[in-house]
Amino acid sequence: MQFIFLVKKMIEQTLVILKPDALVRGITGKVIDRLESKGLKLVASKMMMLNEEVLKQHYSHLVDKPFFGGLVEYMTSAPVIVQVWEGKEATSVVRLMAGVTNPRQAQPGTIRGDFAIDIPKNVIHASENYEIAKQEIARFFNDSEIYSYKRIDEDMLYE
Ligand code: IDP
Ligand code: MG
Repeated sequence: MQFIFLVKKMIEQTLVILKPDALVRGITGKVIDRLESKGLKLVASKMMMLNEEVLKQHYSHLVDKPFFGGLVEYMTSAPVIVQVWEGKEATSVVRLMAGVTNPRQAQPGTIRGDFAIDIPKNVIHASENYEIAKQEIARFFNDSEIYSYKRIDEDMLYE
């Protein structure tokens, strides 16, 4: 029983934003395919236009940076798709799959490493850690917008 509890505890939810370049370039499906193939479960998804107000919260650590204006311009240039992905240690798994911030330094095989070349246009946002993920999910979703279901391959994916 205790073991099952520990495994369940490692099942996390994390926030992903498919950024405007992903939509404008028509590569949202490729990104979603990678996350699904990894075994992560999509439990919430919606399309929206971001605005400066929400970006000042979401990127509060960057508000004073000289590039913040350009970041807002980019992030409001087209709609985004905001999603919650669930899985074992999902936050660190999705961060690894996204790759580092600067896509030229991101490893091949990562989303940014394979699909992007210049900041800020790096295709995907992924929550930095578990605590931040919880805050970011609450910023964009009500509890009723986050779904619970079983993937058909769940028993095979997990030990
Ligand atoms: P992260 O997205 O890898 O977590 P952060 O430092 O949190 O990186 O920055 C958020 C986003 O702001 C980046 O993904 C990128 O789009 C943009 N950004 C970060 N640093 C720069 C920069 O030096 N110039 C332009 N845009 C940047
Ligand atoms: Mg960040």
